[in-house]
Amino acid sequence: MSQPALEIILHNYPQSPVAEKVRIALGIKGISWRNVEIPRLPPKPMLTALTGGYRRTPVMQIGADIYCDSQCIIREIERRYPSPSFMPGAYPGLMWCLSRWTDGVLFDLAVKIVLGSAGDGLPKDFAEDRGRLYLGKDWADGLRHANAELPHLVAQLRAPLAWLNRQLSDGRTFLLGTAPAAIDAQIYHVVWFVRGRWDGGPSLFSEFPELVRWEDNVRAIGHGKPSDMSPEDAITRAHILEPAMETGVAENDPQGLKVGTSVTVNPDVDGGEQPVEGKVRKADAETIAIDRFSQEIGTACVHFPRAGYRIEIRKGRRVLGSA
Ligand SMILES: N[C@@H](CCC(=O)N[C@@H](CS)C(=O)NCC(=O)O)C(=O)O
Repeated sequence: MSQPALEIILHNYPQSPVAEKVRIALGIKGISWRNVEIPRLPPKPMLTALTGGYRRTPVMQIGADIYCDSQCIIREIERRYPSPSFMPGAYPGLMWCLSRWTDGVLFDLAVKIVLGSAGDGLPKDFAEDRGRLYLGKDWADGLRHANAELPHLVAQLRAPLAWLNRQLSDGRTFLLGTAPAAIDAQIYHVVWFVRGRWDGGPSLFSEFPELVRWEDNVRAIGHGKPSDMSPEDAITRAHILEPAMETGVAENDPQGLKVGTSVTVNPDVDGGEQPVEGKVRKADAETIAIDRFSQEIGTACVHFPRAGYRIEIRKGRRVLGSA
């Protein structure tokens, strides 16, 4: 049995599709984890105390190591629990490349369909927050535009649904065969989101019976073994433990990062988010981990993916632009 202190703690809320991706991933591993429910809308002071400002969902905590973004979370779960593998096929590198599309273009499309179809029906505070996060400064125009071009957006989603339906038409249980893979969770979360949050979703998916059969198979994987934890307990856990991540920067870092370099890290999109400040503890091609100190937590190591995130180097109070 793992030490309780090193349990996986997932900060998330039930309606979050990206959290659903990770919950299914935890189901594939069949492991126990602790569930901390966070607010759907900022402020999220108990979460940002751990992350240093990152406010998206989900965030995984293991002791004083904090993992931001499902890409980073899935990689770390695979490292700690290699069996059964998230990459049962012969193409793990290609699967990661494909996940950049599921998490980027495909997820953005789903967001536009869900938010755009709601028109004026979204609660004002939710529309303002998610509009700014996903559609940029001119989000109100973006929402109107998404509403007006809904048929076009649905056509963009329908094409990959047809491809997936064809992939599954030989009766296979999961996308790569008999064993579930990370890519099942990475595609399923988008389908789950559109089905549950757009009233045209069920009718769109009914056109694709193999896909519906696959959805049932992925849903049946479940979420592993969650048990609730309070945010206060999660903070205490981070406070009493030191980060476990090793120290070091891989050679040939394109931005010249070194252990101890002061940086800010932020998603590489215009979402109006607060950059997270810290000092580099570990960096390689795929991840960056930075150390942060606060009275409340002590030292926490906050991990981000390298792909999709912008790192800027700070000199004194000045932030130097990265290339
Ligand atoms: N690239 C991130 C995206 C995370 C994301 O955008 N999550 C949504 C929820 S599904 C979110 O943060 N929404 C705003 C919020 O929860 O405050 C990841 O893969 O984890």
